Amino acid sequence: MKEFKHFINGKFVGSQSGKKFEDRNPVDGSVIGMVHEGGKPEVDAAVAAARAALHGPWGRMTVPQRVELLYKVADGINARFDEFLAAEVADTGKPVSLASHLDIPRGAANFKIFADVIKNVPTESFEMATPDGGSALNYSVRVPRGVVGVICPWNLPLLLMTWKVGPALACGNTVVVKPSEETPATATLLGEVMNAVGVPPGVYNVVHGFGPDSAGQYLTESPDINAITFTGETRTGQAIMGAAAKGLRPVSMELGGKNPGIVFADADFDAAVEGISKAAFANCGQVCLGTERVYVERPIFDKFVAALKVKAEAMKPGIPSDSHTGIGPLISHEQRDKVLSFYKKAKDEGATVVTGGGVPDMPGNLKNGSWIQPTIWTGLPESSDVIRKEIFGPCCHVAPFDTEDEVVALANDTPYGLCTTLWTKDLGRAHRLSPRIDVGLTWINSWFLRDLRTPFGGSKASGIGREGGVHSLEFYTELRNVCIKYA
Ligand code: NAD
Ligand code: 6OD
Repeated sequence: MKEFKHFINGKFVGSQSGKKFEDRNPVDGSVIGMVHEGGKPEVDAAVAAARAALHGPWGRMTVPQRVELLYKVADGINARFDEFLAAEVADTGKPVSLASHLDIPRGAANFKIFADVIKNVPTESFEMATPDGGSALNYSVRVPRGVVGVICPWNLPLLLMTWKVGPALACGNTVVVKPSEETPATATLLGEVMNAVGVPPGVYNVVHGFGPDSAGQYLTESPDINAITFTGETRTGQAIMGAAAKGLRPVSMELGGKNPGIVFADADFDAAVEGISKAAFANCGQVCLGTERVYVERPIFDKFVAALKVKAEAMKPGIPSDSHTGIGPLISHEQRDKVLSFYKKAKDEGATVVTGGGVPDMPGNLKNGSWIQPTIWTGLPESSDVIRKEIFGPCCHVAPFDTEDEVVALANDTPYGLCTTLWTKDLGRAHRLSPRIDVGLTWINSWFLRDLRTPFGGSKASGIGREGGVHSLEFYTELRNVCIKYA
């Protein structure tokens, strides 16, 4: 049985309260570890360590030295690739084929990409005439914000955490991370890598625990945190913004979505079916960028639904290490109860259940896991909660549309605005429609293709700010002006 301790000032420490909670494997519900629950003392200690590190060797490092160290962190993750993979898979139940291609490689890449960004960051300068006939030079410098609070979800634990820690450290900040209570493992393992490659103590800290009245809330309320970056539910983001407002701290918010998938009759049919099936079912539907509402142009509607049904039914649930496993379980029984409540609601409201709608019959111990069937509905009114609320499960509702204007209106009829995936061979139409759909990310004939240098973030209730490439610098640094009168 594993024990997940906090990582504070370069050391693994337990909680003063002695409180621990269980870490369960969603594949079979077994307890795989005990996690120390952090409270105010642990948050205060981690924040103090992070503050002190800003004034220690870390704060005195040059950019090239930091860059070198971040490269070593990436190499350190890759050197222990199999351990990170096993830890992520045990916490999430996701197929090894997915985590080995996405979660772990990108977790490492996030350190290299932001090291490269900081190495090449341009600054501006302005020469000015002074009132006394002399001259002055203005130039801007980027300084770290200070101690950054990083609060993470469970769906892509290492990937989404390093997506924030990478740029934060590249910019010279120190961090206190609060991983999701569901997925403590890879954030803890990263502490070992930080020590091994020589990242000074206090630069990277981890405090485990829950949100309200626990480590998450205490971290956001800590007066010594300079900025808060959060990925998770919109409602949680609102609570965190409230806490951040008290100290006038900047926030970066990557929040929920109810993303429309749009398929025109002229699309490459097979590619569109494949793309939408990934967007709806990958990672058991637990991807903020996934689509739970699909709009298909009427002439191909029936054919599309039939083809998507074939894809959904081909996704076999199974253990993560089996290369034939198409879909893992949901993260927890609690999440499954939530998703099943939408499955029930859809049925009660008269949806046609094209496929799925329940829990698959699993053998042996797997019966105790949080498995769920990929599900497709048609026939619900747009006013249904199933179409309006984020479910975060492997499911989608498919509806027909007739015109561009109609589908744009449907796509935008949501409080969210994270992304869309649009399928058409008519690039004129793609250009015409992209700016009309109120989202931060638009994919044409693709989904989840991401160059890490590009801006990432949502519109409307899906987020505030952009992270990625140089855009992360806006959040993780403060721009200051220096004016030198030299003549
Ligand atoms: P969540 O909001 O429940 O929890 C996220 C984190 O916040 C956890 O670490 C949790 O302990 C912490 N937390 C909860 N309440 C808190 C509080 N009051 N103060 C401080 N911390 C608190 O989200 P989740 O269920 O872990 O993840 C799923 C959600 O995340 C979905 O809504 C999904 O769309 C969203 N998400 C968004 C993105 C994006 O980039 N936009 C990416 C991934 C996931
Ligand atoms: O691609 C990424 O780096 C990224 N931030 C993905 C987010 C996925 C949300 O679940």
